[in-house]
Amino acid sequence: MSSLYPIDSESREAKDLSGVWDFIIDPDDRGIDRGWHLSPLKGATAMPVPASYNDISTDPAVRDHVGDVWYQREFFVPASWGDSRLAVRFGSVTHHAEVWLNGRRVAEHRGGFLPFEADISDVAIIGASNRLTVRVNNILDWTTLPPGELTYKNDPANPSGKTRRQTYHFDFFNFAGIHRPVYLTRTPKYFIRDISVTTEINGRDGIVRYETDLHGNPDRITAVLHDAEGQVVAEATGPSGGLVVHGAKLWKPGNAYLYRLEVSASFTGGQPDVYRLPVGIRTVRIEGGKFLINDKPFYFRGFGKHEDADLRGRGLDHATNVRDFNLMKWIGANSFRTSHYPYSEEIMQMADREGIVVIDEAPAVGMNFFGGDQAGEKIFCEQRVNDKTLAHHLQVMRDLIERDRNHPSVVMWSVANEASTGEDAAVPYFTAVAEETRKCDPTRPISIVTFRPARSAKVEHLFDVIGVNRYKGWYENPGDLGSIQRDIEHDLRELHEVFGKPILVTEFGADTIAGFHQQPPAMFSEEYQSELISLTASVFDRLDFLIGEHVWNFADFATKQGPNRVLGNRKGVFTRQRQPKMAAHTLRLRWNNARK
Ligand code: GCB
Repeated sequence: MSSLYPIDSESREAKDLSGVWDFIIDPDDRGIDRGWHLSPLKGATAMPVPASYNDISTDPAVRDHVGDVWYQREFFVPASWGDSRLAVRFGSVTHHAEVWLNGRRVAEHRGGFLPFEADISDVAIIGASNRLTVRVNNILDWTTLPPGELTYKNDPANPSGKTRRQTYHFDFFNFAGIHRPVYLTRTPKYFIRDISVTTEINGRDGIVRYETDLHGNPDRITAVLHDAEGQVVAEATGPSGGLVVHGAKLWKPGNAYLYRLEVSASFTGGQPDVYRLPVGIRTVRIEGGKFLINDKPFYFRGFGKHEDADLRGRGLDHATNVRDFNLMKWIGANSFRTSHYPYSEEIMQMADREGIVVIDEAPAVGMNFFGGDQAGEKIFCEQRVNDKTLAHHLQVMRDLIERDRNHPSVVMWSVANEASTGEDAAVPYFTAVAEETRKCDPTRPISIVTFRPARSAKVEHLFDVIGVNRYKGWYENPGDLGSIQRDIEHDLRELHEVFGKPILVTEFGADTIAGFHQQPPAMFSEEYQSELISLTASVFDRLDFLIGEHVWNFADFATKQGPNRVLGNRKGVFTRQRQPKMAAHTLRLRWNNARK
């Protein structure tokens, strides 16, 4: 697998296979028995790629389907693409995928938020049409991230007498499908498989260290760093090395500067390969209880987000994404968390370019029963989150870091959101996750997002920054704005006393239906959200150990149906259509006059 994003260069081509594909639901997961991977799908309907399939159709059977669906399309491989390495690369398929080309199985992948590729060099027919078939499965169980549970409901209308039901312990809708671009790529036979970059600052100089991973026997490797105007600022040779940039321009929050690293490799018996990669020079560390970017204290202002929009669900949508960055800048936000799963590579590239800081989160959410029917039962045990889950979690951390380590915008890894960290068995689990994360990336701090009170949180001390989700005046003391300041101050001070680590408020907020007004403020009105945010944030200003505030959520988003959700979670400061609620103006005033 190459974690390098597909690009065009003098030696490479990437053909975007986005478009309208053939699609069919597999009601009883028998597509393979029926040979659907071997021939054109019969009775298929149209489905856009990338997009979630759930909200495209008008049929509830598509929206609520549990199990397999199939996608298919034909593509042409140009005759000039012989004697190359060919691959099909998926940005993400949610949650599990199996891929066939011309009836031959070429890839399988578990996990819905990270890329994978199929090497099709030996299977593709050059100069002809090829048929690509993808089986996509959306089932979550205790071995997947996020985890979920499959249950069966008696259903006389179903020939088997039962219907499958997917339950999960998080609120966002379990969107599924081919969510990110699919590229057909051509590289030389021997090629640059991977490049990793770290940066340091030494006085006025920047140091860019690079390491390459090559497929083939290289004759010569060169690394050339260009500034934003295209001028060469440093050069090196060899598979790894350091480039010194005199008088370096740093990548700063709100003021991003990107260099371009050009790596060229020539190979014995093969064509040369060239890859270009944006590079931001910056450092990140924690010292004296502060989060330092380029040795300056950084205070996180921003949001927990979702990849979520009308119709396309979690499918990549450039218009929504660019609008989101514009809104973040307008409101004075400097950062966001990829709650609750890794976001698209295209979003990470935007963050690099726009100077928005990112906390990069693993899809470990819903490892908790909260107060539901199973309250009191253990999550970390043989039948639930077990060794298999852990092995997958470790793999996801490795893959996430491999994908995102070169992004200057990424300053911290978040390993999980609101896990049941009061359980003894959570300790060895998260010890292993923390160790693996540090091993894969010793350059960035790590964090976990907790909802537990300090005294019953058993794993949080393993992390450098503790993210806390607090819903004072909402889930706690609902409707009581008067209790917020006292409650949040007491709670945050206790967390700091117990752990002695920097605290980041990763969630606080209130559901608000845009257009509902009420004075005195009442829950769900715009006044209530605005007041709740102001009151909570007024406390933050007097807490030195607090390194940031992220409001939940940037925008309203789709959830599973339930009595607590009015067509989704309405805690957005913006509507799902990305227009401001009253609280957006409140936050804009606060953040544009920020004291910290
Ligand atoms: C949380 C979760 C988030 C939910 C939010 C809420 O603590 O981390 O995923 O959407 O609460 O609004 O209930």
